[in-house]
This record gives sequence, structure tokens and C-alpha cells, in this order.
Amino acid sequence: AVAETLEERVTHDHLLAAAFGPDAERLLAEVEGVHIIACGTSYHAGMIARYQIEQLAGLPCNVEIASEYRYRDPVVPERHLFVCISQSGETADTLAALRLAGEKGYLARLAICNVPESSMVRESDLVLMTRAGPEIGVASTKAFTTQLSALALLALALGKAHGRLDAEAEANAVAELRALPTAIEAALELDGPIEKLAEHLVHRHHALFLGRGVHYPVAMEGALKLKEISYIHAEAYAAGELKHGPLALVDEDMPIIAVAPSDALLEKIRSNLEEVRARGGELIVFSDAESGFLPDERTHVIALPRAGGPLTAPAIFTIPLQLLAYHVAVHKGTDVDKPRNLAKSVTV
Ligand code: F1P
Repeated sequence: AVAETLEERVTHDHLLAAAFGPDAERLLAEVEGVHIIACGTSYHAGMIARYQIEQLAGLPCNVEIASEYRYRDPVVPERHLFVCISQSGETADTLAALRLAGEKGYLARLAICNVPESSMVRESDLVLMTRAGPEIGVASTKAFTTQLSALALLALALGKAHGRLDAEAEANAVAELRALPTAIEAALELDGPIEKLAEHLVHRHHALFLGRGVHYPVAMEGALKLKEISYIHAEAYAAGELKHGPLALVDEDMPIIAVAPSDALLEKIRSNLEEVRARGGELIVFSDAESGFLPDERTHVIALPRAGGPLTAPAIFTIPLQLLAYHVAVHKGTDVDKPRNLAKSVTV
């Protein structure tokens, strides 16, 4: 699904022209800021996009959970683009936000959705379909990956329209996106070691997820998946936040799951993880071959073969976290596709 989404768009749509119409470049150049609204997994996709939109397009970007948007009186600066993200296109809070946004004077309202006939697709001004195919399970997985690829294209298109990407940077970004399906396939090859690792979590009641920068929302998504399908209480923190409270929770019974690719923030997160180690915590580190993390009796290291760049690493690093939650759920015997108390589409 990701391959199809990317290949069609990058090749034929000239970076989002299909969503924004023949006037795409003018409209995108007019955008002075982006406001993203979503729930659950889709919210995490928006959190990731913020880093990319700010970095590539130099535009302010706010991300908010849809369930709170209508309980405040949002002040909308001029020429802001409203973006709602939803797998189903029917989530009640996100739909309510989209409708309220219609009265708020946004430049346009864009829906990033997976279901063509959904309310959000019908009611928004612009649409970017994720084309993930039907999501069978309640917990959103492949929809998330395709949301990330659609949002990466939005960030790129905004960067281009604002003159922040030269031809070489654009070509590199497109090449990175084209390599994403292969990198995801390589990440899926880690299924065996992750299944084994999942045995460490089966009898645990809590887990902490850590990430930094764009991988902080990836950690949030990993924690959500563990909660949703394995019923293990999991929270995610930006690793720099550890010392402001959560470090008090760390002992030998608290597994710490870190998303730590070898990017510019690697040394920062490495020192956070050393603080965890010093307190006896068990570490599960998702990284790559270049990072230099070594396993020992309290440290498990899963090295991804292809780490991707700033546009694609979040999608790649989410795969092993999804696999981990999946295998813990299977070991525990919970219903992976229909977790208790949850609905696929939250329409009330
Ligand atoms: C939002 C969401 C999903 C979650 C579950 C409940 O749905 O929170 O992220 O996995 O299905 O709903 P959507 O707005 O993306 O359809």
C-alpha cells in the first residue's frame, strides 16, 4: 500500500497536484501555517508531520487532539491550512472539528483519509487519500504508515512551494520516499527476533517508551499499540523529560523501550538510556547497525537494516514497535484484531 501511494503520487501527481488541483502551487505558496487535528494513531502521525513541516517548509505547525478542539475557542491566524487525519473518516471528534473549522476562516480544510466515501472526504475542501486498503483490525497499522507517507509529501510540497527545496534536495527526498517500501520490507524481516523479545513483556504490567525529536511521537505510537492490543499499561516520554519525573518509576520491573536511530540525537538518547541502566532498568533498544548499541544481560538491541532519512525513519521505526505489540498480544492470547472496549470507528 505504501509503495502504491508513493509511486503513484511521486510519479504522476507532481507532489500533491491531485489533492490541490491545477492551482496546487499557488495554494500551497499561500499557506502561512498548518493546524493538524486527529485522534489516537492518526494524532501521532500529525505529531510526526509537525517536525517535517517545520523543517522542510519553515512553517508554524500546531497539532492537537480532536477531542479538545471544539471545547476551546480556537484563534486562527490568517492563511492557515486545517488538516484532519483519520483512517475511517468518521471519527466523531475529528468530524466535529472539521465542521467547526469550516466557520473559522482557514485558507482550506484538507482531509487525509483512507475511506473514499467517508464523511470527512465529502465535507472537506481538499482530500489526500491514503489508499491503505481495508483495515481489518481495530488498531490502525498500515493506515498509519500511509498517513505518514501522505504527510511527508505534504511537507515536501509545502517546502517546494515556499522555495525551501532546491532540485537536489527535492531529488534526494523523492529517492528517500521511493526507498521506503524496501526499508519496510527489511524491517518486517525482524519478525523472528521481535517475537522472541516479546516474551520479556508478556508478564509485565507496565512499560515506558522513549524517543527524541521526530521519534518521540513514534514512541507514543508504540506505547498506544501495546496498550490497545496487549492491555499493558504503557506511556511514552520524550527522553529528555525522564529526569522531570518518570525516572522515579525506573527499577528492574520497568522495561524501557527506546527508539534510538543513529541520527543527530543519538548521543542525547544514549545518555538518557545510561541513566536508566544505572537504575537497573531493562532496556529494549530499537536502533540500527551504525548506532553502536551492544546487547548484554539487561539490554536487548534490535538493529534495523535500513534506517531511512528524516522523512521516512518514523514509518520504518514504527514497524518493529507494531510487531512487538502484536507478538505480546499473541503470547498473551488477546484478540489482536478486536481488542476489548475499542471500536474501529468511534462515531459517538
Ligand atoms: C482514530 C482511532 C484509531 C485507533 C482506534 C480508534 O481513528 O483512535 O487511531 O486505532 O481505531 O480510533 P481514525 O480517526 O484514524 O479512524
